[in-house]
Amino acid sequence: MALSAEQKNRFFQDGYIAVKKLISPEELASLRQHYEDLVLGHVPNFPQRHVSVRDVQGHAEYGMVSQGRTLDAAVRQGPYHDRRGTQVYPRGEEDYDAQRRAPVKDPLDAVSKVNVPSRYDPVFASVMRSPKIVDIVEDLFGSPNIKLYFDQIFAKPPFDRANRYHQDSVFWPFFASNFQVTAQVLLDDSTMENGCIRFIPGSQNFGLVNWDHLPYMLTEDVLAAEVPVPLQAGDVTFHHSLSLHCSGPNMTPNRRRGWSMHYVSAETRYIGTPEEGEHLKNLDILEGPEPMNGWPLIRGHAFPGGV
Ligand SMILES: O=C(O)CCC(=O)C(=O)O
Repeated sequence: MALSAEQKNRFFQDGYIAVKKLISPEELASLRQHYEDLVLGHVPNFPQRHVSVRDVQGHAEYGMVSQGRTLDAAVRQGPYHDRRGTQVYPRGEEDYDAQRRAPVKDPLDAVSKVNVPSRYDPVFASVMRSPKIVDIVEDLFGSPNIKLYFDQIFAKPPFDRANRYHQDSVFWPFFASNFQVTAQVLLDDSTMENGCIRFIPGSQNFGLVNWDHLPYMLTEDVLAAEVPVPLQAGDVTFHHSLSLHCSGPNMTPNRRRGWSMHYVSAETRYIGTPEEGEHLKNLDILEGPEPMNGWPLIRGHAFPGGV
């Protein structure tokens, strides 16, 4: 067991745990160097379409199924959150509109997200496959058969906007199971000021909540239970794919990079529609030709009809 019984209980009680100093200073330095290489185009064959940059309005694209940002006026949802349409955001980004729109001096500060680094870079691949992370994922799944759905770096550039409340599973309707595990490695210290991740403890037990119902789930009482999780570079959070989480705006002139790896149990049935299948084939996350039995195996073995 990589986790103590207490850590495992806490994950299933709260929907997340933080494991401190899991990544060594040497690995961290190497990941940061390789991040720059990927983003600055120094890694052969890494398609630059996997690097999202902010546009001049400071809008960032989040997630492979980006919902964009609506133009709806913000409505207060409790003292610390705003609702736009049916999306709920931590408050505060509007105070930094001017800084966000200012031209960036360092091109790295324009980067909002980097997709699939572990597919193209050996250092990211080796950490993604390292026993220190995968053993914990195995403990949480209770199964040694593990695949990677995909990985992405939330770069949170200076004065970046907040990341809305969501459950990872909402983006993944083509998996029959709603239990996947995201491990997020902090490449920088994360604080309240630069937009650390925030969770609603126990929300993995609320069930799957689609976007239209989200503001009715995230009532003021529920939002009052929000727990911000500030961490240091090299710490890693593990969260349940039904856990409701968000991250605040970056109110500082520095980046806050978090590398999220989304692991899925190989036993998970793949149930995508033909349209979803076509979409997934274009994302550069499959190893095989089809999504069914198409994701890279990290440990153990695959199953017929599985992911
Ligand atoms: O780092 C962030 O801003 C959000 C991370 C996230 O939503 C995730 O890893 O699922």
